[in-house]
Amino acid sequence: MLLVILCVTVLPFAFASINTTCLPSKEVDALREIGRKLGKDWDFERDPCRDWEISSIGERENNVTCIAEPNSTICHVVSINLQGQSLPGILPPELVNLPYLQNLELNRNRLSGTIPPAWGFMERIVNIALLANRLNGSIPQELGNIRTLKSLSVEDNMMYGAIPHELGNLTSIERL
Ligand SMILES: *[C@@H]1O[C@H](CO)[C@@H](O)[C@H](O)[C@H]1NC(C)=O
Ligand SMILES: *[C@@H]1O[C@H](CO)[C@@H](O)[C@H](O)[C@H]1NC(C)=O
Ligand SMILES: *[C@@H]1O[C@H](CO)[C@@H](O)[C@H](O)[C@H]1NC(C)=O
Ligand SMILES: *[C@@H]1O[C@H](CO)[C@@H](O)[C@H](O)[C@H]1NC(C)=O
Ligand SMILES: CC(=O)N[C@H]1CO[C@H](CO)[C@@H](O)[C@@H]1O
Repeated sequence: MLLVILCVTVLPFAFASINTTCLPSKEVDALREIGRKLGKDWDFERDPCRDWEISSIGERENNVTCIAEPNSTICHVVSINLQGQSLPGILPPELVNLPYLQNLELNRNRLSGTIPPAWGFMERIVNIALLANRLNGSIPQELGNIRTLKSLSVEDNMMYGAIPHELGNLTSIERL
């Protein structure tokens, strides 16, 4: 009996913040995995769209932005900017599970490893900024699939190899 009362009274509060977010739970799960891979200690007790800190201090920026669907209570992550935070992790393939993401800025961190080929399946990404990290490997040819991509910056890393011809398929590209 006591257990039932506890469940009924305590649990709704325990889950309250995450249950009031406008994000689909798939995007919340994606953010958890993305935070884990990047080494970013996002607080999932708070609503990613309303309660995460947004700040810009010198070169350090911290900004996750969501946009609501028209006439709906559902929203989506459209921008992640974590510049200049010395994040120690790797680039998460799970960004593909944020299908509305348009802007990704991870300049000036300590991210290592390679660009995940899975990023070629990002559906709406426009800007990818990875300047000044510790990335290696080469640019995956799969990025040539992203029709919406306008800007890709990878300068000041430890990357090598030729730029794949497939990037010639990027009809929207303005800056590489
Ligand atoms: C956060 O990012 C959004 C989308 O890029 C932008 O419109 C907004 O101005 C940014 N806010 C701050 C404080 O940088
Ligand atoms: C949203 O709702 C308003 C008012 O009910 C309506 O005029 C508008 O056409 C709707 N927009 C969409 C995209 O459904
Ligand atoms: C990239 O760097 C990691 C360590 O950060 C290393 O384990 C890996 O072998 C390197 N890969 C390439 C292709 O150089
Ligand atoms: C992409 O580029 C490659 C190499 O330039 C070409 O062979 C291929 O047909 C292109 N694919 C599309 C979908 O445009
Ligand atoms: C979107 C989301 O995280 N919903 C959670 C709401 O709370 C219940 C438990 O009360 C969870 O099972 C859901 O996953």
